Amino acid sequence: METTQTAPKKTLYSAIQPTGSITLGNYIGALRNFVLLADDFDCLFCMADLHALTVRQDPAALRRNTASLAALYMACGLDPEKSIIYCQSHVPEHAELAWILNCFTYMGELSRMTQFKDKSAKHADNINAGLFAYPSLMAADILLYQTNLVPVGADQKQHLELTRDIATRVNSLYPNLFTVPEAYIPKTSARIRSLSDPTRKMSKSDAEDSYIALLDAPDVIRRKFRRAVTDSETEIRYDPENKPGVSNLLSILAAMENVTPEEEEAKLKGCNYGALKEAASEAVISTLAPIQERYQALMGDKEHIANTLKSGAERAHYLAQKTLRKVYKKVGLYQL
Ligand code: ATP
Ligand code: LTN
Repeated sequence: METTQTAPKKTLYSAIQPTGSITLGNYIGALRNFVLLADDFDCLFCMADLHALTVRQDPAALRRNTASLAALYMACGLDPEKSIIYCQSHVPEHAELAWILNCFTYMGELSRMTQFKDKSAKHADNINAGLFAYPSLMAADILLYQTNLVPVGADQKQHLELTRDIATRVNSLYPNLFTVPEAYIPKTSARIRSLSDPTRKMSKSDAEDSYIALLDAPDVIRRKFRRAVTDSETEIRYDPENKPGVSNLLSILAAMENVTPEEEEAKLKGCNYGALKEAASEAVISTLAPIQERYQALMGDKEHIANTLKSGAERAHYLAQKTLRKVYKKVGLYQL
């Protein structure tokens, strides 16, 4: 009898911090791609709550946001039976490997990270060592699972490159210890911009009017798009350099309709900015409606969320400890 052997799937890993409301930027740059790629990989999707602590959090809100992000992962289409959905702090190996990797990461490298510079400027009263070492914890997340592919937005590219450098550095001393991961960054929608200042990225820790939250009601979405900053011309043209506001709206609309921003530009030729804003609002509203409906249903069953995270943590822990054990042995920690 003929047996067909399927090659083992590669591993995909990504995480989002459970801070504030998940935005359309997080969805288009990251979450949506998790869902698109999930069937082709063995996947782990994490709630990066330890990373969230690098800026001050309200403990009750952090707990709530963590459960909410787990529900959103599922509402967007991630299946916890197939993918491992879990919380970073439930798997102690993350913090343990991060320590080891800190000892292989240079101060110079960490101080060049633009996220560190941005967040230090934003939280000048709390430039803590965790914020500085944030990328070594992120490298630990990824390397613990011998990850092949990491879907993220463009803002995380530098962290991914550092992860690859750390993995290569460790491997040069201890051959084949880590898989060196690749980033998966969408071409046109990797950096969705703020609606109120299109020179900056849309960020869930900025003012509410600057982002669309995945859980925003339709009238809120319409209002936010209506107020979105464009420019003083009238022509709808995809030109991110010179027309960041209009190009951002075209990117959002294109992402919702699975076409390119240039195709959207052609479709809207001769229309005014009002029509573009209206088209973007309606496309976003209809994409988010089923996600919001599933989210509400999932949030009504907290026990299901807790059970999902428990089983996710067990599965992740099993994989993580295999790598950590190897690392401890290779670097010379005394084994019992
Ligand atoms: P914070 O403002 O709290 O730093 P954030 O909105 O940047 O949060 P993260 O949790 O840091 O969100 O990011 C989660 C994922 O979303 C990452 O893969 C990140 O690259 C992606 N992402 C964040 N903002 C955008 C954006 N504006 N456009 C595209 N992708 C984004
Ligand atoms: N730093 C990421 C969140 C994150 C992450 C990861 C992403 C933490 N660990 C591992 C990919 C892989 C951010 O989006 N700010």
